[in-house]
Amino acid sequence: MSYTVIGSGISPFVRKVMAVMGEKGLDFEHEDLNPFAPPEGFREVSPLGRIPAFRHDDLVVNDSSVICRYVDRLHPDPPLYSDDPAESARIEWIEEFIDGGMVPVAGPKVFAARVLQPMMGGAEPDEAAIQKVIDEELPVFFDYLESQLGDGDFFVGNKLSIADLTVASGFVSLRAAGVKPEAARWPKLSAFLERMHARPTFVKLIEPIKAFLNKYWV
Ligand SMILES: N[C@@H](CCC(=O)N[C@@H](CS)C(=O)NCC(=O)O)C(=O)O
Repeated sequence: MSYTVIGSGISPFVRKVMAVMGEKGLDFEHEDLNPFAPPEGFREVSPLGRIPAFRHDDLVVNDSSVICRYVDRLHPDPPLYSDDPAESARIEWIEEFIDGGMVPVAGPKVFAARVLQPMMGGAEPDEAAIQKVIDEELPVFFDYLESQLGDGDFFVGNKLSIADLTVASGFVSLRAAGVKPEAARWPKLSAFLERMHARPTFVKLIEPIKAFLNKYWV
């Protein structure tokens, strides 16, 4: 039985899948791939041309959320979802809040604009435009996340779930772009990220990113 995670580890969606594999103690191959300069035949593996794709022996699975759910069904220990419908709805909503809400803003407007494009020989960062997103758009996401954290260590049911791994994965890209929620304004979110990024799974994922993208790292 072999698993391969396909896609560059600088993608928060790829990182989320790797975090799930790490938390479950599963070994996997990593096939680094840039979706913007894909190898021939990539669409056969990823019909939408996106990363991550995931190979389990002969089966290919697409989309980080589908992949994580698939892996969780195969390896339910520790469970990253819930059998309780209400709890599960909350878990998957937080996952979607990051994947479909925060990352589509933070990815292109902050991480790509400040880090990725200049590194790939593209436009120099428009710092005024980036700062405006940091000051005006990101706080709305941070406020909501702050409001959803109770007194426990995790977002839902006081145990680790895909919600926590997705939030923690998304914020690695922001840290690589020099953005970290201030503890004074977002104390719970800030403490949550400290805890999550100190987990062995995230330490391992963060190390190469920090070494490679060290210009803005916070
Ligand atoms: N909903 C997808 C989103 C994946 C996604 O948008 N990945 C980006 C990289 S961060 C990508 O492959 N972009 C290439 C493109 O859209 O052409 C998932 O969760 O896997």
